[in-house]
Amino acid sequence: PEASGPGDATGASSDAPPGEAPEDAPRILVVDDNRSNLEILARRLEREGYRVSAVTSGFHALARLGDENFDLILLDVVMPDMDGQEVLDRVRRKYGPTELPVIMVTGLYNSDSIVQALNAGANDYVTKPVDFPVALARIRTHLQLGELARDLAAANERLFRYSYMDGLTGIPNRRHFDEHYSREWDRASRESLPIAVVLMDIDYFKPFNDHYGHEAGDRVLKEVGRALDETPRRSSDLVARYGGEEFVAVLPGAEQSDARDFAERLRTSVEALGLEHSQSEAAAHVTLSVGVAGERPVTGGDEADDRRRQLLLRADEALYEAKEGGRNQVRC
Ligand code: GH3
Ligand code: MG
Ligand code: MG
Ligand code: MG
Repeated sequence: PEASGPGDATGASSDAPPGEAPEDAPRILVVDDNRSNLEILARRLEREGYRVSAVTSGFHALARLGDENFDLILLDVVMPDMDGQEVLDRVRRKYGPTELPVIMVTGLYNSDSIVQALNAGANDYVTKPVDFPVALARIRTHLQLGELARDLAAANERLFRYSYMDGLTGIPNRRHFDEHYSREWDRASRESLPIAVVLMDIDYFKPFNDHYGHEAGDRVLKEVGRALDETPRRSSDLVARYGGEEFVAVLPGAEQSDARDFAERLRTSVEALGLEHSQSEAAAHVTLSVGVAGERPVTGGDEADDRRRQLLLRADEALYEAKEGGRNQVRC
């Protein structure tokens, strides 16, 4: 008999205890109706450092999958009651092939069941009697692929987040605004709700850059962006950098008067930063001019594109009036 190790603790139980593998070791679910096959395989895998759960039926396998997370399944094809093929079908309804790889354990000469399993979403197969080094090599390959897929998904998610974020200020960018505005416009027209937009532009920013330097200008943009972003608003409202020293907000469901109040709070937030600006003719510190426009959309689809743009143009006209009127103010 072999020296006792963590794997020897499986005994006659159909569920092998987790053994001594570290918390972060890959978790493998082994399914085989033949108890001695199962235990030999489970024990050897545990010795390789995996966290192994061993079950003797498809039903137990599905129950385990409902309770715990696994990184890979080693699945016997021929089992009474529920065969490996059916377990595989059910697994694939819930998990993609890189999310949870499945290696089928098939009869050596049963090419039909191999083809069927691979077509049904098995990642790979090993034949009985199991050649352990081969099984191990395949397990490692699929665990690595799974890890790669997870890394890719995480990187993808990060890139996706960045693609909607302004690189300088960290607040939503123009793309984020465009998509949000378009979506909220359509919703407002479906639900007969008003919508408003707010355009903001930093006053005398060119003279600021000329006097204090471009880097100081960048710091101002960051602080202004943060002040605007931190101004309390409803969750459906979005504040974004529109480009250059211009910012924009969209307020779904807001009447023009609500939007005006919000715009006034945005203007005040920036004024309250008290960022020195000796070159401004409007104040001794950095200020914003703000234009507001609102309407009740009645169009979706193609026509909506035009109407959406027109609302922004109206906000831009109001912004122009705020500039003409002496800056550091809100106009509707
Ligand atoms: P007004 O009060 O009429 O808005 O005057 P203004 O000087 O702010 O207007 P103008 O459009 O002439 O100037 C905008 C300036 O914003 C010019 C440009 O150098 C500066 N700017 C745009 N984007 C950035 C940026 O990312 N960083 C810095 N530092 N400056 C920027
Ligand atoms: Mg079997
Ligand atoms: Mg400008
Ligand atoms: Mg400006």
